[in-house]
Amino acid sequence: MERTLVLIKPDAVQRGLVGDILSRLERTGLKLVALKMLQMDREMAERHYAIHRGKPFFKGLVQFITSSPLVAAIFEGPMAVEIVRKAMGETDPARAAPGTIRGDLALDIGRNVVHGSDSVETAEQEISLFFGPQDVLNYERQVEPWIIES
Ligand code: IDP
Ligand code: MG
Repeated sequence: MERTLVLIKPDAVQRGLVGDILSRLERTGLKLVALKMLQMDREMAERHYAIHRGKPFFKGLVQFITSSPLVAAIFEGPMAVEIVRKAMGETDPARAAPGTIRGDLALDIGRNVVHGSDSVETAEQEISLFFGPQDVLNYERQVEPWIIES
């Protein structure tokens, strides 16, 4: 069973796209097991994006991701990392296919509405930056309509 970290970035929160993006991810069949809203500080952003340190866009990326609140989520299920990456589409929205989150909703590469971990190992590290073990909830998802017994 895999878990992956999703960030609904500040541009998406500002534009009122949180529900749309969560809905698209839920419809992949993956299971939402953790969810929170927060504003990242610079230290956290530099850790999350450490792999990009030294690149020309790093400073702007950290500025953008810390500029305003975002939504962090964990999705769980077989092949969760790959499924979320496919649903997101390519990094540059101009190249992202129609029907993907970025293809449909994102404006440019610097404001591409969503983050998803790129491997199982990265996902574990990224998740631990945002969530503690107690934040990840365990439940059986009922696929049949709920029947409440009285
Ligand atoms: P990803 O988000 O699709 O995994 P990465 O290459 O990991 O893409 O880059 C992280 C984030 O940095 C991207 O989502 C994007 O917002 C930003 N970024 C990547 N490349 C560029 C660039 O060339 N110019 C501006 N921003 C970039
Ligand atoms: Mg990445």
